[in-house]
Amino acid sequence: MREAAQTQDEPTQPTSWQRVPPADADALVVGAPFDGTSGGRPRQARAPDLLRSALELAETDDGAPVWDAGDVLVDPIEPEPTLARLEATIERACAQAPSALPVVLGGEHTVSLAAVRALQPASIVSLDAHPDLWDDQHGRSIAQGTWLRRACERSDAEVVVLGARAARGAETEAMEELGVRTELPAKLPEPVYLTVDIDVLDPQQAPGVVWPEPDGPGLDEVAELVGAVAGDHELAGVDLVEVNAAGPGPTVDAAAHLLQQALAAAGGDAGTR
Ligand SMILES: [Mn+2]
Repeated sequence: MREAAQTQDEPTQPTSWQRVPPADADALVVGAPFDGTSGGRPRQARAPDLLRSALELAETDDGAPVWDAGDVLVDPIEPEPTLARLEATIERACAQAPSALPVVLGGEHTVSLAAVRALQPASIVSLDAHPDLWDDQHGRSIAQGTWLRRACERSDAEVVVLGARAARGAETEAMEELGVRTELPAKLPEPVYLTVDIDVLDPQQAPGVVWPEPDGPGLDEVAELVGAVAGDHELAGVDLVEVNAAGPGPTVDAAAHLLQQALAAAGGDAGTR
């Protein structure tokens, strides 16, 4: 498994996603095209299909066998009904493909809350420029910037946030209060849920985000982290969120690369149920 995590040192040969029936899948995909709490002019709802296209266009002979369970029906504004449906959809999909690794395609980061509710991991690793530990965001308890705090409140999971460089005020205090770690320990309680907010990357490599933060790590560095988490741990699930792009381009390509990295590192034995 460690070998798979190190393959990004070689020129990347993208692994395409081959659609297969649930019983044959190494991974199951659920799209969550929700951007209702993002404000501004969000476009994260387009991301699941952009990511599917990027992953399926990579033509290789030995693609990862993936069952695509489709997109969950979202409420365009309200997170609660969307999260409830997403949680139920993930549970149903896991029952249909019990040996497949659940992969959620966001959508804004709020969708990760539904995934951790459904999958109940022992650890959560969040790669994100932002800790997302606000108690309240524009009057909302459940939102893009609060989801991890809500997840912490409902679970004893070990939480690690990597790449965060935009913590402010109460968020910094919350990290200490909640015991959130900022470095990856050698071993985490398993299974681990890995969530990748594409804004963890430096904006030069992923410009299509809602809240760009300068001085972020590059794609190789983040791919290495993804490989370490996915290669060294039993995974409960993976998501890729916050791609805010009008169409194909560098941000979508970077996100697809990180998803490929996660699946390659997890290998065929990623499912834990
Ligand atoms: Mn973020």
